Amino acid sequence: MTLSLSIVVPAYNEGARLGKSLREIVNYLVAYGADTELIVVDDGSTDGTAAAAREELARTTTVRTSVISYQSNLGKGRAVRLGLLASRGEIALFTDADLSTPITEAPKLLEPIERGECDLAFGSRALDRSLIGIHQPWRREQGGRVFNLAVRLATGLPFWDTQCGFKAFRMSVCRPIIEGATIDRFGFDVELLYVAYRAGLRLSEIPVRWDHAEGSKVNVASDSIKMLSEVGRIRQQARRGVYDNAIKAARAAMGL
Ligand SMILES: Nc1nc2c(ncn2[C@@H]2O[C@H](COP(=O)(O)OP(=O)(O)O)[C@@H](O)[C@H]2O)c(=O)[nH]1
Ligand SMILES: [Mg+2]
Repeated sequence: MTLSLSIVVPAYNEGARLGKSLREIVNYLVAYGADTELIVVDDGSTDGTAAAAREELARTTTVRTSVISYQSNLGKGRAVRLGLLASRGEIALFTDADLSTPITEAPKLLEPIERGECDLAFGSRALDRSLIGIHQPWRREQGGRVFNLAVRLATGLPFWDTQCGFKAFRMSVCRPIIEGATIDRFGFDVELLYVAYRAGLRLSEIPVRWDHAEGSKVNVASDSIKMLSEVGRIRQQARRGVYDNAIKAARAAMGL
């Protein structure tokens, strides 16, 4: 069965802040109207995240919901991909569990896809910085700028913020790319955008609101180094042809 929209929430030790976010997303989906689903992916949490999600989601009968949960922490990239691949929506959107980009921003990504103007629409904090209410800590924000510059230089992608946890996919053409992706930690966004771009999908970077939420689990020093090495791996894998089948399948799905 195909639905119109799936929302995926990756969650790692989010027990404390997840309930409120899920309520907001359910409210959004109820108002959205058409057939929708909400999928939470508990990425090996040790704080009862899955139980908190199930308890909150049991309150709704109008929206289809599911919780994917496993024992070990596989990384945000893996968690997001598992959720997206389980999605039945024609469009699937993933959002960070803290809703730093409010879910009410979703139409900015969904409408261009629904209108048939693009295949992958992703939120950006770099295009209109006046939309940022609460900034990330200074070191993190500057680190983000440096990382995005490195991504542009290393991959040639013409984007300014690849890392915002708010992205939407036209699944008919994006599914092969998600299936062919390999990066499990925070470099996964770059890989998805890179392979989609190489396949000739229509990508759109869209300014969205963002309020940094306390309780980030990203470590500026160690995670930045891992992310840069992941970007290096994307380049190597592209050269070795690792993405060729995914690109071919996505082009076939586009009718090219
Ligand atoms: N840090 C971290 N986040 C994960 C992981 N797996 C899934 N996530 C989710 O990824 C999202 C981003 O996390 P967050 O710490 O808020 O990142 P930040 O806002 O960019 O500092 C949240 O929804 C997390 O629950 C993981 O292994 N590590
Ligand atoms: Mg956050």
